Amino acid sequence: MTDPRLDSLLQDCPGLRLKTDPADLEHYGRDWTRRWTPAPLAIALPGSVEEVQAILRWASAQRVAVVPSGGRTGLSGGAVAAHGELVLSLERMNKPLAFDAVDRTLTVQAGMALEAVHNAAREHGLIYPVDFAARGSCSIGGNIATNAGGIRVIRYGNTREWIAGLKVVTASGELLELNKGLIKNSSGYDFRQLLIASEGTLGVIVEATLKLTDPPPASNVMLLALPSFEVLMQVFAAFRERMQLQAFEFFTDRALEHVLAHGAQAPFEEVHPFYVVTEFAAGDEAQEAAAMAAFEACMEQGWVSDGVVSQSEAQAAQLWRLREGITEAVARYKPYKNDVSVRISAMPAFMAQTQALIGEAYPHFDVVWFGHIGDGNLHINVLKPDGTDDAEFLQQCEHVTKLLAKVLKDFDGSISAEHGIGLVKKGYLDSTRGPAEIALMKAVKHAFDPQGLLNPGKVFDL
Ligand code: 2HG
Ligand code: ZN
Repeated sequence: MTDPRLDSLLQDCPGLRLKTDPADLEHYGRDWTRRWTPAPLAIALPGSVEEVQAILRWASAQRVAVVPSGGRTGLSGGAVAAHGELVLSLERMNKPLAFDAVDRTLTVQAGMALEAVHNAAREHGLIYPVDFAARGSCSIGGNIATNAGGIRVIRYGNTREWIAGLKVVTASGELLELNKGLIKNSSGYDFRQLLIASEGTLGVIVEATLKLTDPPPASNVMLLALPSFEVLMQVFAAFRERMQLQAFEFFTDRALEHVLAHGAQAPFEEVHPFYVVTEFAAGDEAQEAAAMAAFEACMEQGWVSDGVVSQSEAQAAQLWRLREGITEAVARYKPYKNDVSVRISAMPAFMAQTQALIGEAYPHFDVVWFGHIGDGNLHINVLKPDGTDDAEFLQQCEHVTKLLAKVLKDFDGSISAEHGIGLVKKGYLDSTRGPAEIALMKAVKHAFDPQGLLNPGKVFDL
């Protein structure tokens, strides 16, 4: 242990597990953005709420910055530690704590992986319905800290809807018990909701009480091929008015090319410009008939050129892989990511405008479009062209984001739909939030963390 501050940390928190190997600093100091060079002071791996409190009391007394850390699958740099911060990893606090059948809640430690939460809920015959591709690696604490969305928001809403209570340790080491699992609680400010999407800047989430619900009947997955993006919203309307959708996702031919190159199986013989994956309840004749009616209506109108419905769970997984595999398939091109949202009704005009804008400014860019179209949420990944240098590419992408931010402002959209602001988008926060709102956000930050030690530099600079 070289840094004397760590000796004092161990004095205040005897038995605390610490990692300081260069490989660990590298591993825990970065997230999936891969843009910043990790340089944390050390990694603290507490095993209890009391240890988290002791760490934060120490950090506050010693004025050491702390980066709360979950699965580090974030795409906005929210978990990056590049300036000598102490990384506070919740990785060892990964257990379910309590299930209540009457309340239909599951209380878990914040370091539990989303997939483990799913499995724990299933053991009780219920589901925790928030879901997305990083389920195996992301942590529930990180999901809450970013108000993660994913593929079933259209049916179940964002993480925010599923949090009945939170335990949070503040910058000074106080333990807050927020909402305590209540359904009705009209007793003033709801700090639970404030902590959700705060990206580790207001407190460290250590435990969460999650709402659970009944599992849906078995699902069918349908993949549709579309001739153009202009018909996307018509197809959406045709399906939504006939049935309850569990997902409605889209991707382009470029996205599919990358996923196929990464080992997935081609769904159709021909190539189509746009694709939709939709999911609905199966085993219910009325739902299946409604899906067929929607499909036929779309074919008749020429809005859909081909389609396939899963006949087994394995085929459903195969179809989902075409959509869920995109992030991994494009990762080797070091994509610059945009995660934006507008109201669903504004989606066609917004997409047309942004496509034209990017195409005009950077016609040589390989842009992969996909996302949760049923939630008005687009993922725009710009892939780094071969031979372009990293700095030049970044500069061009920042320019693209500036153009996007301007359009978003006109459309009253958001620069971050579900990934958070972190480091990547903090320069564009004012495209989504007004000056009075940002001033209040800073005042709230000051009230919770007067020394500015919790995840400094994320979301905004003080
Ligand atoms: C998804 O919807 C994730 O697959 C990742 O939000 C999006 O890689 C991305 O840009
Ligand atoms: Zn997404």
